[in-house]
Amino acid sequence: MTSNVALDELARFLNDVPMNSGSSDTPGRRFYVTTPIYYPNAEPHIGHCYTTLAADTVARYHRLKGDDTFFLTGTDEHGLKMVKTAADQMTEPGILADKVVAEFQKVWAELDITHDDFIRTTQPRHKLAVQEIVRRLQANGDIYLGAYEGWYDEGQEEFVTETEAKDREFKSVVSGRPLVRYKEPTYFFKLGKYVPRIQAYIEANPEFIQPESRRNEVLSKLKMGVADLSISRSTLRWGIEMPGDPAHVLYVWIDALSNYITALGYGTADDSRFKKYWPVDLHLIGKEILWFHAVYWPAMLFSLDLPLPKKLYAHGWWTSDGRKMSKSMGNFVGMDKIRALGATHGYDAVRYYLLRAAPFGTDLDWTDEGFNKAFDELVNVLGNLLNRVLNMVNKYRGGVIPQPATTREKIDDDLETAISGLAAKLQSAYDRCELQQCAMLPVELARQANGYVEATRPFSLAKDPAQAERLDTVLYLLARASYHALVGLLPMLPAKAMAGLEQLGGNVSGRSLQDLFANPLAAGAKVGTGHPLFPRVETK
Ligand code: ME8
Repeated sequence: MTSNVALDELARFLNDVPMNSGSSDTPGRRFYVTTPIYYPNAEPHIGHCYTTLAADTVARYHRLKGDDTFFLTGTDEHGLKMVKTAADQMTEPGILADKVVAEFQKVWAELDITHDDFIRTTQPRHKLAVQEIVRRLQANGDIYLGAYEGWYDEGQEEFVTETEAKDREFKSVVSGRPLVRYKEPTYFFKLGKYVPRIQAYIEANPEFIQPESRRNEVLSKLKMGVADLSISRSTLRWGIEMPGDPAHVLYVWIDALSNYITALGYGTADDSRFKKYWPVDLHLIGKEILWFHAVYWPAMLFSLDLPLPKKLYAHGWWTSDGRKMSKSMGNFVGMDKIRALGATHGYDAVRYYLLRAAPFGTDLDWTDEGFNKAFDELVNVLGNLLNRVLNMVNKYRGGVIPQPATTREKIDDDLETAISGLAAKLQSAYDRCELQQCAMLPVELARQANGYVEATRPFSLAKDPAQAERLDTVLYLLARASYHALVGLLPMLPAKAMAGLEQLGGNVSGRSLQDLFANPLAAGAKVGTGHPLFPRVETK
């Protein structure tokens, strides 16, 4: 029986792993996921939406599994980039930040992002904790005063070595703008001291940096040698004051990386959230900021004697003509477009396209054709299956899911195997951050179920009273397949999957993913009436 297969699956997966072992397939564990904190120097765009929707999907998946989940996002408000943009707009960096932060928060509300906290680096809770962090680095003897002379990429807020500067023809790899020469007194952090330990850690923990190709890039760069890091600026005022030397403010990346622990109360009287959630399970970032997260951040954590993040995932870029779409390049898909598509197709369709368009680690280009194709897939595969199931169960069985017959055909077993295998496949895809797979796996199940409709021809079976039992089995399995596909899509398409499950008559609210998969719609359950889950949109 189908339910036995699903229950066996569940029992196996619960028995294999002792409770609270911390393994990712144990329900009830803790899970902490972050996005980068974004610069509020210009409005959010597709790139920010991409990372944040990805983190939201992962967070929803873990919450649904019953994990005690904490999802952090926020804004990185100090540094030169903010000062320069504010000056261009004849305003102050703090005023600019307030305005743009409000826009980020509005967008996250529109996209129904379920973050648990939004940290701003200008908040006192952050500033005080960062100063405490730097005091601890100082106390460990890891900070000394010196002078920096070298190149700086102002758009990326990044120091660039002489060799890199030459290789990059003295231009930013991201914006193409000229690098700037800096010469000033600065405090250094003894990064070099930690490099062998970081290298050994990355080598010993293949899961730490994903995808694999990015991990190899970091390792090769580490092997070329790494100098100590300049962590203060005496020519800038907009930042967190260096403890013990008010003439300096902290380098923006030291300030920014700390957000992942200051938001949890690290270094303050109430660090209970820190104790509960650190080390973080997943830092989701774009590939251009991997070095900071893979090298500077671990070095700081080693110095603070704290455990390292469990995983850094550096995803690809949305590009345009091969270049990163960015606010400063003005080549991005902005919120106007995303909002327009949200209004016509629903934000779940945008979410689906973004995460389904390419494997998570690779670069990708926005195309309207690609968006329409992804939407058509939702209409023709998922929406169509649900509609067919509801129509047929209503028409042929008075809206009640029939009891399947005891005799089975091979095609039934194949569909059954796909249904009962979905939970484990999804779990593995979520654990490996293969978000494209997380979008596609449930839809592939729906595709297989549509093929099953074509092969079993329930509309013909309905005409022959001798086939009544066969029709029962077919309708039962189809209801189960559409239910499982929709449950599997709850983290990815939260609104549409829920609406579909409501049409199917499933009681979903408050139930964990394990429970939903293990105790699906049963024979005898009453389905609702169908109306298109993804109404077709007239395109000009
Ligand atoms: O780097 N494609 O902030 P930021 C994909 N404040 N993702 C993109 C993207 C694109 N074209 N453009 C932006 C910073 N992103 C620092 C981070 S963290 C401690 C400090 C996403 O506003 C992606 O996640 O420039 C990228 O890493 C991030 O936005 C950069 O945002």
